[in-house]
Amino acid sequence: MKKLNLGNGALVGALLTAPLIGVMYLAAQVAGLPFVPFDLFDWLTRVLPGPLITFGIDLMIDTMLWLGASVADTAKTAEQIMAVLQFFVGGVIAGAIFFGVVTARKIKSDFIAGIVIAALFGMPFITLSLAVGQSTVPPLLQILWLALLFLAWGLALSLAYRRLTPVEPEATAGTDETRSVERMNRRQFLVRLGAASAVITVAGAGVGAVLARTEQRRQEQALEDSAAHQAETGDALSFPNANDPVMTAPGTRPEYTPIKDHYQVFIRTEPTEIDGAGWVLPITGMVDNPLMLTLDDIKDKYEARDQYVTISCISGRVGTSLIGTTQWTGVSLQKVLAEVQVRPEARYLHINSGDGFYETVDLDLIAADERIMLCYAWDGHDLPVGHGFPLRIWIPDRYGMKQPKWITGIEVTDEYKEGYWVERNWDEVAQVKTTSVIDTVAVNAVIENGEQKLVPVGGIAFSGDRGISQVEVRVDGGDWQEAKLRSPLSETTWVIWRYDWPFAEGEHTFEVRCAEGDGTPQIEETHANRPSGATGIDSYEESI
Ligand SMILES: Nc1nc2c(c(=O)[nH]1)N[C@H]1C(S)=C(S)[C@@H](COP(=O)(O)O)O[C@H]1N2
Ligand SMILES: [Mo]
Repeated sequence: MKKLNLGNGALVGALLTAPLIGVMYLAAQVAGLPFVPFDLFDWLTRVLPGPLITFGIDLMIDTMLWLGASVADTAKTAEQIMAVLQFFVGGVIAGAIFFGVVTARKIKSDFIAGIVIAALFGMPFITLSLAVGQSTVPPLLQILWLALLFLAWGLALSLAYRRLTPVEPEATAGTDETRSVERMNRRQFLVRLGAASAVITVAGAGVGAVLARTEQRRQEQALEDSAAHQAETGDALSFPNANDPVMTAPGTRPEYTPIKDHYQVFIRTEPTEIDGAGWVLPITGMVDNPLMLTLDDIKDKYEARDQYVTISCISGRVGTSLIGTTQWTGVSLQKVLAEVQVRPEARYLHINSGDGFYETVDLDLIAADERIMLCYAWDGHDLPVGHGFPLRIWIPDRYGMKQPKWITGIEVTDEYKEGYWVERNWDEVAQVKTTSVIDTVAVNAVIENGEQKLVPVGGIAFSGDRGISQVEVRVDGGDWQEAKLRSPLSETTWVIWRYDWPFAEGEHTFEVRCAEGDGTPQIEETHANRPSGATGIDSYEESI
């Protein structure tokens, strides 16, 4: 069997693709140039069949839960790592194929061969990045930059082939000595290539990571400043339930989520950045008065509404961290639609987003609920980039998947179209499933009540906009005991509950269930998240 050099090809592919990724990453951080691995990953997740994607996401989340990692914190990082690995493997395979084909076909590995492999490997990626990528650098510059990188990669590959493949035996008079010198040279070349590869990769990825971290810090600082602002004005402005005597059990999540801790979910590997100054919202289709609204138009023309809102993700398990509460500010969609004069035959809004996400909203739903709003601020400030700047919709009692962020266009139509996640087999309505969760069994905050010791147990219950009338806790399968409810920030936020449990030493299992405002009990049977949102009793083990 002829030796095809596949191993060498894969090795060189690896040694060249790693620095390629490093340099691309650096340029993405420095100049906003495309980072191809993320674009490839984003594109694949968009075009691959929904069931495969959801299977992949489930697998990833199960792995993270198994590893004990926070889903809200690590999901994106895991995706980004997968994206980089995927591209890296692509480069390794391309290297192996190049070596194999050149060897098998006895092609001369010269300049031309380098250009050809660069084009074959690079062109699809350049096309892809231009088509689906988020870089705001002028396309011509993107093309030039990527072409240059892939060209360097291809030429290095062809050069490496020449250095690593022994010349035809007849050409080297073939003494043992010359052969061993050649082997030495080859080894030396590989060592040098490896060293250069490591230096460039580490420098590129390292400096890139520092820049990315700096930018992240800047954004977090901005959020922290706003959080500080919130805390300062918080007392004066005072939450509507500030005087409620039911205090949160120590260890319960904050009732009002600091924005920097609010979960984020988006379909791409990175949040979508929209330039607010250049942004306009077209509202078109079956209307008599189409509008192009700037952000200032939306803020100035219509009456602002503030609403404390809890939003959660349908893909969370019971007890998920993919849920958060803050104050949303925006304008009633009814008011905006009144101005565009929707024609009577229209039935839906198609909402499109800057990241390629889309959803359909029924006009009857909007007509029935003036709270549905186009929202431009969270916690009194412009929406953070990751949460949909400059505009997102809020629909009470629906999971996040029905509520587009980064809105770029609204079309009024009489045609139904499935939304992004509906197309991928998630529930069409996605009404919030009522659930209750134990956050804490506060063994370090025992209350001494004369002879009796009480352990505060606490958490949240959430029912969309249907209220919570009762929360009950039981320990070790005993009788259900009624917990105290703290009045919520609004009728559309979670409810904080608390139960002071009479202390008993040992290992215990705590369980919680709740009922909606009208007494409807939560679903106690365990159902997985898909397709309609997870249900079941949350339980919590603690030894005391
Ligand atoms: N444009 C856009 N909007 C989107 C999404 C998205 O990927 N793109 N994800 C949705 C999902 S699944 C959820 S749970 C919420 C999350 O909102 P948050 O990131 O502000 O918490 O945004 C929704 N809106
Ligand atoms: Mo979601």
